[in-house]
Formats: sequence, structure tokens, C-alpha cells
Amino acid sequence: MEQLVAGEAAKLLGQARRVVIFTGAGMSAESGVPTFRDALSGLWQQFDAQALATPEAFRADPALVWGWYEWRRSAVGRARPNQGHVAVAAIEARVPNCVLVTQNVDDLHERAGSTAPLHLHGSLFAPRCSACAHPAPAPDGMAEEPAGGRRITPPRCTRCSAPVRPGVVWFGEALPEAALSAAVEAAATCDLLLTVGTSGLVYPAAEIPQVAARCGAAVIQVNPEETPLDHVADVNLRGPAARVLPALVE
Ligand code: BJW
Ligand code: ZN
Repeated sequence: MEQLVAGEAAKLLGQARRVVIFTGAGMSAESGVPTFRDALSGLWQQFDAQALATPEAFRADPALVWGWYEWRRSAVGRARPNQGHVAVAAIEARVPNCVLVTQNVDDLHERAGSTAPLHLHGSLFAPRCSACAHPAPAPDGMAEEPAGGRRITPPRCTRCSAPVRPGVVWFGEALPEAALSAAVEAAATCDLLLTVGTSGLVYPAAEIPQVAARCGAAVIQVNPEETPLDHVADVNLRGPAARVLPALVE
């Protein structure tokens, strides 16, 4: 059964000329980077999103928030791309017009050879000033594991001396406009969208596969669990990205 469905997905992919690959935290799960909402290992099971991933949280306790993101940056620094990331880069190299759209704040797509992923939720590696948005270098030193809750005072902006903040998109914040509009445009004009490892719960990013489906594209989903995107997808491949994606590009 699974093989039949995977064969159908590989065929769709082989025929497509304009492809969008849309990825979420499940893409990096097998690299050891925790997802947000998985029942046992998700970050939001262990940590309070409101106290860490909002602009209000950073204003209230910048050292708590900065320390938590430094811990995550260091964990990602030690992680390696998995066979799923490698397969995504192989699809990009093969399809004439392929746009990679990721919600992930890690750099594992880039390290697997993807050239220019659109990062809808920013990056752990692009801190900026919380007041004037001037880019700041990511600090050299890495927080050590398992300091999940260690407070670290953020550096100050060299231009205006306000605290530097992580370059990620928190709840209640707008997504980077150029990346979002490029992603919507690509979704509206593709003939196949492959969605991988996302719960499809966070908006407006979760609209991307829906836009593609509405505009007539085929949608393939790779996820070991059911998601709200199941009914949007023409093909649901229920398995982990690092196993399912390489089989699509064999
Ligand atoms: C595998 C696997 C394997 C496991 N292989 N798969 C209703 C109520 C309240 C709020 C809202 C609402 N509707 C909309 C909102 C607003 C809010 C929102 O969507 N909230 C919902 C949660 C309800 N959205 C926002 O606030 C956004 N901004 C906004 O709307 O702005 C409006 C505005 C406009 C103009 C001016 C000002 C404002 C911003 C959202 C930002 C999200 N940020 C985060 C944190 C980033 C920083 C950080 O990393 O800390 O982004 S939250 C978190 O969720 C992160 C992710 O990118 C995002 C999506 O999660 P993802 O990737 O789907 O991961 P999971 O964990 O949810 O799912 C993993 C999946 O993988 C699962 O399905 C597993 O089964 C699967 N999996 N192993 C394949 N091996
Ligand atoms: Zn500044």
C-alpha cells in the first residue's frame, strides 16, 4: 500500500515543472532538532511559548529569552542535515523551477546544499537590534547543553545600544514580507507542492499549501501523523522525512 502511494508521488514529482517544497520542524527531527508540538519531545511540551517566543516575553526578560535561543542555536550547530534534507536538495537540482519555503529557523537545508530557502520564520543565525533592526553578529561562544533555561544577557546594538534580539518571527509578529510574498507567488503558480514535517497549525505559513491546492497544484504531504493538511493533500505519505523523501528521488 505505502509503496503504491509512494510510486504515485514519485510519478507526480517526475512530471512536475514548477515545484514548491514547504518544510516544517519535522524535516529536522531526525537530525536531533526537536519539533514544537510533538507529544513527547516537542519544545512547547517542556517550555512556555508565551514566556519565550513573543515580543512581550523579550521585553519582560531579555536574558531568559536570549539564553534559550542561544541554547537552541548551539544544539543546531552540533546537528547535521539528514537524508531528507539531502533529498530536498536533489529535487531542487533536478526540477527546473523549484522554490524551497521553510518555516525552520535552522540552517540544515543550506548545509545540505539548498541554495536559497525562503525562511518564513527567520533564522537562529541572524540576530538584529530590537530597536533599530541593525544586523548583529551571532556571538562566538556557544551555550552548552543542557542549559535549556540558562539566562544570558543579550549583547547591545553597536549603533543604538538597545538589546540585540534573535532574528526569528515570534507570535504576533509579521512574517518577512519579501519571503512571504515570494512564497505565496510560487505556491499560486506551481504544479506540485510537497509539504514535509509541518503540523499546519501556524498561520499565515499554513496557507501556503492551501494556496497551491486552490490554484490547481497537486499536493503531496510527508508526515508520520495526521494533520489538518491531510484533506488538502492528494497523496499522504505517512512516514518520517529521512526515509520517505530519499525514496521519491531514487
Ligand atoms: C515529522 C517527523 C519526521 C515529526 N518526519 N515529519 C488563532 C489564535 C491565536 C493566534 C492566532 C490564531 N490564528 C492565527 C494566529 C496567529 C499565530 C498563529 O498561527 N497561532 C496558532 C498557533 C494558533 N500566528 C502568528 O502570530 C504569526 N504572525 C501573525 O499572524 O502576524 C500577524 C501580523 C500581521 C501584521 C503585523 C503584525 C502582525 C507569526 C507566527 C510565528 C511562529 N513562530 C514560531 C517560533 C519561531 C521562533 C522559534 O523557533 O522559536 O515558528 S512558532 C513554531 O511553529 C515555529 C514553527 O516554524 C511554527 C510551525 O511549526 P511546525 O514547523 O509545523 O512544527 P510542529 O512542531 O508544529 O509540527 C511538526 C510536525 O512534524 C508534526 O506534524 C509531526 O507529526 C511532524 N514530524 N517527526 C516528518 N521525522
Ligand atoms: Zn540598534
